[in-house]
Amino acid sequence: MKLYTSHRAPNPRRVRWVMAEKGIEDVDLVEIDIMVGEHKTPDYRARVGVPHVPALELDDGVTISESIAIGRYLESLHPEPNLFGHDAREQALVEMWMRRCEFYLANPIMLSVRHSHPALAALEATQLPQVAEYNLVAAERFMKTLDRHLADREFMALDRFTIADIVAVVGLDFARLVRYRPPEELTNLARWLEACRARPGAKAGA
Ligand SMILES: N[C@@H](CCC(=O)N[C@@H](CS)C(=O)NCC(=O)O)C(=O)O
Repeated sequence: MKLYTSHRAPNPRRVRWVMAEKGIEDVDLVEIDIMVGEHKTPDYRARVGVPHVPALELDDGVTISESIAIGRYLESLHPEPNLFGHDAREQALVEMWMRRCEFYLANPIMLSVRHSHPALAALEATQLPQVAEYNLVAAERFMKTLDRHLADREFMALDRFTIADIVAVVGLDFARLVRYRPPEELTNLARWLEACRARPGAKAGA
């Protein structure tokens, strides 16, 4: 299998982190430079269907994009350590927190960074400062919810590390590109973030 990935881009980092947690090493990494448009070539589009990284090309030529779909596929091949939930109850809780972290934290941060960092202007038709500002406020509102949620919990969804933690940490780390740090008073969020960043897998693709 081949993983089309891009150094420091957040969505490929999710998959790299899943691979690291599971000790998956039998996937070839193909670096795609999105800043020069390597994900927009006719060849890449023909393989993947969309101008996005990450994408996982299987040995039969089928390509899976979407970081979460790739993560689930890898989990089906390498079930342990489990990151998406063992049974229906766990899976529902992981899905709930993963989607919350994606919709209300990672996506707004991504939009905010893409609409404010000068180097990322190449990825947007027009950078709009209002989009950056609005989304950072929205993300920060959800950080406060997460801080309360994490007051008596070690991890986001279950009593162990899951894909929900990966989505949230990778989202927050992307904000470091614009030197953003979560408000200092969110001490539960800070403790959880530090613990997740200390995991060896955090370095993969970062
Ligand atoms: N929902 C997709 C998002 C993929 C995505 O937007 N990837 C970014 C890199 S993090 C990308 O390919 N950007 C290229 C562009 O915007 O032109 C996923 O989870 O994989």
